[in-house]
Amino acid sequence: MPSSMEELIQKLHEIFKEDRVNVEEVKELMESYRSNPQDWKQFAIFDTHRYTRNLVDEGNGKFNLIILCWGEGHGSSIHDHSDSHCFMKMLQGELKETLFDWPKAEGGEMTESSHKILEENSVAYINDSIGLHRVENVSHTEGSISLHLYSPPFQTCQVFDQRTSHKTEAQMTFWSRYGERTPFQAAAPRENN
Ligand code: 2CO
Ligand code: FE2
Repeated sequence: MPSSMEELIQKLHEIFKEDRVNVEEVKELMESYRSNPQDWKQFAIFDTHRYTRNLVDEGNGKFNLIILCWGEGHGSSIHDHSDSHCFMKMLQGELKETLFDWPKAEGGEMTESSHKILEENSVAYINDSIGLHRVENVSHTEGSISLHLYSPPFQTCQVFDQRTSHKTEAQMTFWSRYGERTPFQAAAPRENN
């Protein structure tokens, strides 16, 4: 059982040396780490307007490990995960995850297939064959922090308009990298939130 996030990252590096990803193994490992703010507070940089994506580790090119900070009421668009695995571990607070089916045709409204509340230390998993999701911090009083592992890493995803099912490509950007705020980029393309 990893006793720190650093140890968790080390174990993830070992697991991802293999070419095949064992979803249950990764999920169990991430679940077994008990969130300790001392381990990750340097990466947890919030913005007042939207959720932030903070790069923690590039997993030798095999995965990206990212800390997402969700202010009160912040949420993502409905989106896919570009054919990657997505593991999401709650480090602090709670998030609501709503699942959607892939739209069959453009024009109609997208319907929820299910939703759940992700509690501290739990791990959720999604990929494109499971469906699409929206993630939200529905709390009015507390921020939420989650640790995401994407394998293989990806730079763009598709976002969907719930009313029309219309999809557009979105850039995945980092608010910080290795604890350092990312320099301002002019004319930043559309982001996933
Ligand atoms: N996939 C979204 C992102 O990386 C967060 S929702 O959880 O997967 O911005
Ligand atoms: Fe997601």
